[in-house]
Amino acid sequence: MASLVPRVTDLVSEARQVFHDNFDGLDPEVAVCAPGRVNLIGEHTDYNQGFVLPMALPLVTVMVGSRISDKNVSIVTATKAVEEPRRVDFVLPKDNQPLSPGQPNWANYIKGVLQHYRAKPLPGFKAVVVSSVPLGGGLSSSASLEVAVYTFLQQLCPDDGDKVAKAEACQKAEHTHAGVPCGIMDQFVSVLGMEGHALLIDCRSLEATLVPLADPSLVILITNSNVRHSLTGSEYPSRRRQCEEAAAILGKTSLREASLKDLEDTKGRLESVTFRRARHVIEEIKRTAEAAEALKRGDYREFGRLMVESHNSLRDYYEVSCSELDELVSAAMEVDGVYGSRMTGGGFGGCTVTLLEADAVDRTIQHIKEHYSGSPTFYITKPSDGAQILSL
Ligand code: GAF
Repeated sequence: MASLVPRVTDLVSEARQVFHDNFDGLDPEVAVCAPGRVNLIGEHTDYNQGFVLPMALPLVTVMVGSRISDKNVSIVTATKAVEEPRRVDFVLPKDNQPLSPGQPNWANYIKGVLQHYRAKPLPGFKAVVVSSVPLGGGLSSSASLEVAVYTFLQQLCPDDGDKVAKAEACQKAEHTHAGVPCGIMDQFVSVLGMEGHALLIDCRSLEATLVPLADPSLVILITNSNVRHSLTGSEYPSRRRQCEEAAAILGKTSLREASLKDLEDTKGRLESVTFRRARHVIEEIKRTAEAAEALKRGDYREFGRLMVESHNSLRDYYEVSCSELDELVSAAMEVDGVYGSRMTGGGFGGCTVTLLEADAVDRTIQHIKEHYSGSPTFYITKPSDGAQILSL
């Protein structure tokens, strides 16, 4: 009943064919992939220096291509959902001049990574990208594209191999070329994800702890509301500003440094909306650390309870949920065998993530289909590896 996750080898075959068709019948010399992610808990905490607990998905962006001897770049996307044109051609600027964003929008993520790539000089290249990460679905299709591009460039012009710096360069690409002041979570897990594990990332120190998540009696179900949101809208940056304002009024460098008591003590000096935003973040950071502990000891009930608390806080205090996501969570929680469910990612549409017993999957999908007013798509997923070099 759930959507099949396309095999990486099938995506590579498709990309090879498109390369062949667009570039004089040639075969590409390099192939890489980078995953999307689902965040299990710890939402809107990364840009507040807090904890997040994402895992890399088996849904990936694949990039194949070859270096050429001049400074020309030609890229074709085989992803049908993006706007036309699906091919871009440009020349790499000389002397580190900026590579300005423009149209089509999908190419800006690539141009951003070219600009922030950490080794120079980059050669020209021809390439094809294709992705199984749904676009605008809150599963980090953009981070997976950025990290795939960076991994591809590493094959043409090796950098020092520092993985955290790689994630940071991809995050910068999103800031400068997509206009989204995102945190580090999506790019970090797309680079450093590991099969069979979620990553507890401390976004202050940028240290990550592996949390095993490979119990065969447990399933992680993603439900796409198929309502699209745009993080480039005003809501994400405005949440970020509200958090910075709250931290400044509390006299802290970030909300990571603040306690609920600090917040209560400053109540009279914060507007009620700023208070609610800060409350979500402070509690969510604590909740995420507790959830990681619960997962480590196999206490799925407690983990699920914290997921639902997180969802309610995102709905009521952070106000980034929407009726479709609330419906999906409520429907999932009505089914016997479901531990917890919550919206995942930036919000305003996209997906929910549900933790449940393996033998409850079919009835949960059925129940959600019957009770959701829209048309959901389901993915049964497992924690997967970060970016990889693939053989051709
Ligand atoms: C988006 C951002 F890109 C992340 O950095 C993170 O802030 C997330 O929204 C919310 O937790 O995915």
